[in-house]
Amino acid sequence: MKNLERFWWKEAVVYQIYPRSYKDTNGDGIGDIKGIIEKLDYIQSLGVTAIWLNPIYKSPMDDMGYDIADYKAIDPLFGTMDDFDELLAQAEKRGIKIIMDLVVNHTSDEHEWFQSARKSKDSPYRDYYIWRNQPNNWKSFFYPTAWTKRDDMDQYYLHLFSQRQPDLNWDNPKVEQEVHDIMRFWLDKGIGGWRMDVINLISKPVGLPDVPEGKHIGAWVGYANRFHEFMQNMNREVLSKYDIMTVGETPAATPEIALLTVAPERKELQTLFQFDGMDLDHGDGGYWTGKKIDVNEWRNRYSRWHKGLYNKGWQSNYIQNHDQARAVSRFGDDGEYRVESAKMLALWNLTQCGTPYIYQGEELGMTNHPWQSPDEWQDVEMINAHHFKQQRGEKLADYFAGMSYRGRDNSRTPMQWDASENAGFSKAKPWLPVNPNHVEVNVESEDKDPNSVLNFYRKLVALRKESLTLIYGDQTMLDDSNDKVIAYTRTLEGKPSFLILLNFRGEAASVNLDGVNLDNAELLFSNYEDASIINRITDLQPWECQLYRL
Ligand code: ISL
Ligand code: CA
Repeated sequence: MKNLERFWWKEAVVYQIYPRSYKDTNGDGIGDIKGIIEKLDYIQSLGVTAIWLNPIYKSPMDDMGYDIADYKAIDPLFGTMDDFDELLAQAEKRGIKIIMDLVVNHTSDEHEWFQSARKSKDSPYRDYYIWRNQPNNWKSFFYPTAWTKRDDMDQYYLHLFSQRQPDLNWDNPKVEQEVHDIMRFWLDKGIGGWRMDVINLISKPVGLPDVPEGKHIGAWVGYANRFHEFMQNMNREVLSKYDIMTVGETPAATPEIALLTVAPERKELQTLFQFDGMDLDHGDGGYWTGKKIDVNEWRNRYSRWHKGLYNKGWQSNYIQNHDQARAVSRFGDDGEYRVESAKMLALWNLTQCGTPYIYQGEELGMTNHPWQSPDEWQDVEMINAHHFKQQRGEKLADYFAGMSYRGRDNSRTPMQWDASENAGFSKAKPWLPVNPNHVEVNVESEDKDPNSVLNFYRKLVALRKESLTLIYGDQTMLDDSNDKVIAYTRTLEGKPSFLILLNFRGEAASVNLDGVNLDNAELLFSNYEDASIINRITDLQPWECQLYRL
C-alpha cells in the first residue's frame, strides 16, 4: 500500500516559525535568525524534527516577506547569510531540517525584474509579468481590484495579492528557469524542502477570462491551465534530485483535485495544505464574521479528506498558521477552558493521518489578541479590508469585532517566552503588541508545570513519533452524527489501535461507543486529571479529550 511506504517526511513533526515574531536579539523589536538559533534547544525539547520558516528573504515587507525583492538574499532585518548558514548547521546538529517558503506566484514591486519591466515594453523583463491595456473583473485577495496602473505606466499589471506583489508570468519559460535556479541555490545549501506559497495559482486561465459572479478568484485561477505541467517540470528538473519534503499551499483544493498533485505516480508534490476546515467558523456575514463550528460538518469534511487520500496520497495537518487566527480562540474556548480546549485541539492535530504542523505559540495555547483599535494592525490584508469597508461607508463598530476575531495579526503577536514586560521577546517595543495574558501563558511558566499545554504537546509529539499507527493508520469515525463529540479509532494491521475522544463543546457530552471493544483499553492521555475512570468513558466533561490504547 502506497500510503504505508515509510518516508522521513511522513514521520516528521513540523514546527512553523514566523521569524518576525519569534525572538529579537538586536533590540529592534523584530524577531531575527539569531533569535531562532538561540531557541533551538527549546525547539528540540518539543520533539519536532523540522522547522518551516516563513519568508526571510530581502523584502520591503508590504506583506511581511511574501513580497520578495531578492530571492537569494536574507533581509537585513532578519540577519545575514552567515546567520542563516549557522542556523542550518545548528539545526542539523539537533536532527532538525529547515523547510523554506517558496513564493513564486508573485515578486515584490521592488524586485529588479519588476523595476526593469515597469520602465518600458522593451525591457527584457517585461514579459516576466502580466500586462493588459484593460483590466478584467478579477478582484485581489487583498481588496479590491487585481489590476494597477501607476502614473508612469502605459498598461495595467496583474496582482492577485497586494499592489506591491505583481504576479509572475509563468508562460514565459525564462520565469520557470529562474525559479528552478533559485530553488537549487537553497537546496544546494542543504535545506530540507519547500513549502510552496499559493502554488496552485501560478498558471492563469487562458485569455484571463472574467470570473463568474459569486465565484472567488482563488477558485477561478486555482489549478488552471498549465499548473500540473509546471509541477511535473519542477519535480523532474529539481525536486527529484534531492531528498526533501514538499508541501503546496493550495486554496480551493478538493480531495479529488488534490490527488492530481499528491498521488506519487503523478510526480508533482508530496503533500498539500487544504483549507476545508478553515471556513467552518465563518458567520452569516461572511469572512470577517465568526460563529461556533458545526461539529458534524468538521467531522464530515476532515473524514472526506482522509478517505479521499488514504493509501493514495499524503496529507498535511494544521489547526492554525500565520494566516489563521489562534485555534483555541476559534475552535476552543480561550477563557475559562483555555487549557482544556487547547489540549483537546492538540490531540486532534497530532492524531490525524498525515504530517502535523504546530504553529509557534500553539504549544502554549496562545490566544487571539484583545485589539483596542485598527491602528494596532500591521497586516496588509486587515488594513486594506478596513479601508475598503470605510470607503463603502461601513461603520467600524459593526465590523471591528469580526476583524479582531479573524485577522491574521492574531497569530503574529510576539511569542510569549516569559512574564516580563515584552514577554521575553525583545528588549525594545515589539512591532506588534504583546498579548497581556503573557504573564500567565508563557514558556517559562508552562515549562515548570507538568499539566501545562506545553508539556501535553511534548508528550503527545513523543507518542506520535514512536507510533506507526498514529502516523500511517486508517481512521474510522464513530458515533458519526454526534453533534458535540468527535470519536475515532486509528488502526494499522499488526499494531495496537488507538481510540480518540474529543468533546468539541464547553458542556458535558456523551458518546456512543457500541461495537468498540474496551476490555483492554488503557488511557494514555487526557486533559482532566480524574479521567482514568473507565466506566465513565462515554461521559465527557466540557472540552474533555482522551486517548486510549486498545
Ligand atoms: O490569508 C488568507 C486568509 O486570511 C488567505 O486568503 C491567504 O491570502 C492565502 O491563503 C494565501 O496565503 C499565502 O499567500 C499570501 C500571503 O499573504 C500569505 O501569508 C501566504 O500564506 C500572498 O503571498
Ligand atoms: Ca531583531
